[in-house]
Amino acid sequence: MAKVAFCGLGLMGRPMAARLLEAGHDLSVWNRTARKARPLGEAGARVADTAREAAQGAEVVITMVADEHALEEVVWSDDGVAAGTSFGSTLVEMSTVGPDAVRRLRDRLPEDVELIDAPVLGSVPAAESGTLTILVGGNDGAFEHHRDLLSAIGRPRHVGPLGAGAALKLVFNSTLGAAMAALGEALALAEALGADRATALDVLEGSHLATLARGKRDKVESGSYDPNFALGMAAKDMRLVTEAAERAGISLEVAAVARRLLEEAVAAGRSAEDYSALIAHIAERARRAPG
Ligand code: NA7
Repeated sequence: MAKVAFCGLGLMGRPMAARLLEAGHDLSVWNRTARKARPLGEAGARVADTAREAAQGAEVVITMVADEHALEEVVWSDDGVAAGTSFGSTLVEMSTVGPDAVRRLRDRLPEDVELIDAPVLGSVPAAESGTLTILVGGNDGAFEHHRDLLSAIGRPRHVGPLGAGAALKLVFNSTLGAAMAALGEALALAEALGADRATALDVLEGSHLATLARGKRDKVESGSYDPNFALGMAAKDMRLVTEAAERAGISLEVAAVARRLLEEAVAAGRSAEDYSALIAHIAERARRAPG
């Protein structure tokens, strides 16, 4: 069993770290807001005061934080991960931060620290049940070496060299904002045309958006958007998608609109709600529209 440090115990990080503990790994944990680490401490993990302390002596350090700015802070601050990593250890970056942030990390990390990017597909229920898909970028040897460890968290799939996991995560997430916006517009249209919402949802469950319509139906009908995947994170992802596209020299029109709608919903105070609250935001927007 490996000596592992897990930094970032948010909605996703906490259940992922819990699975490593249950699998028998020797686990140190750290989170900026210390109280979130307590349940893991009670379950047997060592709770560190700083990311540096968590990383000290660990063979593998996992980061699972909000975005590229959080990652920068967690790795490079005086008490950060980089100050604690030792020769031959591996940093496994699992947040959604895009390939550029992974490249910047590689450029600054010492050569004797291995880096793999391993963002995940799936939200809290999949994190709890260990059924996340893990998109791993890195060399063959590093992937094989860490396959068993990652299998405690989900289903690792080697998708290419360093940065390939982060890139494919953006490819995957580019569809989420657009699909949710399309579902929101379909329901806004149903309302505007006087169609019954429950019947509209029944019909949409037979559409190309079936999985989304079915999966988010309870939230839409109850109007209560407890987060499985926070809207603020979806807005951040669509920002990363459009920025990556721009740097690659292409323009993505639908993604740009989805980003704008999500950012509007954040400005309207919906950041901590589930990203399906975009449906409610679009409905409100449609009701306000002239005419
Ligand atoms: P959460 O539940 O919002 O958790 C975010 C985590 O990132 C949480 O541990 C935060 O610590 C941490 N964070 C955020 N900013 C910072 C800074 N500046 N320094 C240190 N730590 C920070 O998100 P999820 O768990 O749903 O998602 C995590 C990633 O997976 C994200 O990239 C998603 O897009 C996919 P806090 O508890 O606020 O102190």
